[in-house]
Amino acid sequence: MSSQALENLKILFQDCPEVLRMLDLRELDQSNLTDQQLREEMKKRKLYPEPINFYATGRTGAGKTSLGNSLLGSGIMESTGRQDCTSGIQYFAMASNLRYFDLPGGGSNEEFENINRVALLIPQLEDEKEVNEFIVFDFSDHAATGQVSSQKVTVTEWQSVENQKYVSPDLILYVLAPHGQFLREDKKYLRALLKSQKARRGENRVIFALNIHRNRDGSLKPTPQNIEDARKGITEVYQEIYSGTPPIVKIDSLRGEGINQITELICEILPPEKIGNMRQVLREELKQFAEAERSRRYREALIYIASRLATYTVDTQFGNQSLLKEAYAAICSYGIKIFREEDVIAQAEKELADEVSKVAEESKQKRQKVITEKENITERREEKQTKITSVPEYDWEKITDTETDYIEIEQTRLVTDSIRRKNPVARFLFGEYKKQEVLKNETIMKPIKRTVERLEKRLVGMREEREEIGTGKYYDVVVGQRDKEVGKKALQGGYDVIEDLLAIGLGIELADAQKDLRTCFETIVKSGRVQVQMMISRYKEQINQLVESSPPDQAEDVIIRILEKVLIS
Ligand SMILES: Nc1nc2c(ncn2[C@@H]2O[C@H](COP(=O)(O)OP(=O)(O)OP(=O)(O)O)[C@@H](O)[C@H]2O)c(=O)[nH]1
Ligand SMILES: [Mg+2]
Repeated sequence: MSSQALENLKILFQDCPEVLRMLDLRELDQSNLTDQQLREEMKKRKLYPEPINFYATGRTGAGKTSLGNSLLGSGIMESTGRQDCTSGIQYFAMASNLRYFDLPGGGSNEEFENINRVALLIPQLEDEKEVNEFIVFDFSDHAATGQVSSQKVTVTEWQSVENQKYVSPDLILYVLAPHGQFLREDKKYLRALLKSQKARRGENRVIFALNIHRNRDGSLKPTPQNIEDARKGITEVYQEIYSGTPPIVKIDSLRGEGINQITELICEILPPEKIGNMRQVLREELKQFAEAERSRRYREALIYIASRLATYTVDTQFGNQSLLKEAYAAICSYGIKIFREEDVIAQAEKELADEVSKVAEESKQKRQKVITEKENITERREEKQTKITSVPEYDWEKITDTETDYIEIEQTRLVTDSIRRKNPVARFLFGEYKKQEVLKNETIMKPIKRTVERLEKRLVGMREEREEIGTGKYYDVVVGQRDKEVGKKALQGGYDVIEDLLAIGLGIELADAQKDLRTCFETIVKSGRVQVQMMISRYKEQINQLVESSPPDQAEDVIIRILEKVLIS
């Protein structure tokens, strides 16, 4: 793994100059820049839409130049404490695209007040020496070059339509130090200012700053009454020209206090397209802002890369490399370069190649779809023959029959018996036996008829009985179907690739910079993953659905929006 991976990844985003810009490390590597360099960087990058011309006006000594120095973060603009200190227009452009115009004050030196009036297109003081030209000092490049450029400008030039396009005030800050009271001269000047502004544009564009000076011991210079009087005086004049209450804030221009409230008012008064990020820039310390901005841009780049990879199948090749491996390596390299010290970078990148490949391999496995085919389930069976046998079929029939029973009966009857004659003569004459009737008792069997029922088995027909007999021959028969895995198909990266890629990216961003990347990489990715899951796991279904059923560029756009919503607050 090397920075090459990051360069390679850019090829994937040739169609997105915005992403290429994000991947340009110079855009993000601001860690070693000084505040001034940061300002310069921001100016170059035009983070903020339109320049805002912000004029400071008010009585001499009120604190206009001091406020400008506070904003600049230096004491470069002269503020001596002498009355009528500022004699020309002092100008500088801030990182936020706010251009500060510090004017000479009013209420003392008439010539200076006239310069002030000329700058704001207020009629000059009558009966005083008319101003025809003045000097504009530009402090914008002072911090970087030590140079202050100056230019003599005539009133005609300054007030020309062409020049006014660039310098006409978007907002005017009327600074008043209440301890010096709101005097008649101040009223006169303020009235003239508001009138000329009202004539130029209907709505009010003047903000009032009560600059509360402090004594050396820290106590406040103005009394509460002074402050109250100043508010009252300003409000009276304001209401002669506008309705409603004037926007008044309390500031301490030396300490830079109250700048936030001024910012708030600027943001309320100006149209949003003029303001851009100014609210944020002015509110935060520039360094802090730069860091937040760095994280935002880093995440934005991760989001773009993750959203695009989600729509590519996980087996996509990039040259002869796996796209996933290459992209994960690029993210790793990107994160290290942004969040790690110079000396760790090269070593870590080399040694992390395997770890990163492992994560890419895991992503790949997660997004494989098993391809199946229907397969027959067969059974081996023996061929059978049918043997048919005829089998008699019987039924039981009820039969009624008569049966003869015999009973014994005793009876007496006359029977002729042959009796042997006892007398031999008789025997001779009449035969040996003589017939003689005798009564004889005898037992006879008398038949009696009775009806009986019985079941008789009768043949009712013939039935065919079949019997399967094995033939010894076998054949295969299909008895069902089952799914058989025939291969795997790589799916689009979807949610899993997003999660893995962001786990690496956020892991590196959020890890303690002291933690050794090489030994803790797994843990770092793991805790990155926990963070990522908390933020995006609820979109898993939606993301997978998108990559599977929408055209890639549409899916990518929607995913970008989803991720931006949760990752960049
Ligand atoms: N204690 C304190 N002193 C301040 C404050 N603002 C300005 N001063 C002092 O007041 C004096 C005049 O301040 P400047 O910022 O130069 O005033 P200015 O409005 O630019 O005055 P001109 O350029 O003459 O119109 C300086 O000595 C400052 O140090 C403040 O908020 N607190
Ligand atoms: Mg000044």
